[in-house]
Amino acid sequence: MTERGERPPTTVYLYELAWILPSIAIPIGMLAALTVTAFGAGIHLPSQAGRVVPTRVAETAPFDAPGVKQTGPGQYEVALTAQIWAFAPNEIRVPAGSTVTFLATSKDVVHGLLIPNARVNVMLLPGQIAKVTTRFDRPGEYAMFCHEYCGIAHHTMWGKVVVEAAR
Ligand SMILES: [Cu+2]
Repeated sequence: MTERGERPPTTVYLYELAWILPSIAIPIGMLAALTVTAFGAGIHLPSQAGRVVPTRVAETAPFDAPGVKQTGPGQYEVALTAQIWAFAPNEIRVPAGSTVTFLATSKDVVHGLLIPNARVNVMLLPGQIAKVTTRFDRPGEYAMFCHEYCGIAHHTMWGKVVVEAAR
């Protein structure tokens, strides 16, 4: 303020403006991208399909009988458990062209389920059921890995999905 109560003239320099504008535009742009992908394109995190008492996984359906179950033509559901240091089942067989829904959880510590080339990448947390659906079109073997470090033999924790050529 000057003595006469007027503000001194403010100068916004071009280089200040060059910093101010992106700092407003970038968060707005990111928020817009988030809104479009979440609500427009329907892209979400793999769902948390339910809860299970982590100490009672072995007695709780469907994890009391881990395995592959056909639920319809070309539709399969896999009940999968992870524990140190193995998946059950550790080999899954489906025909090519199948849509497979994995229902998976952990019996002990945090594990992961990663099937590269099949867009499966979820964390398996004790007490939570992860649900992820994918489609296997090309015949072949798809390795599935635990990709959350879970102890001394973590590197041995893997299995495979065998996609058999349709006859
Ligand atoms: Cu693991």
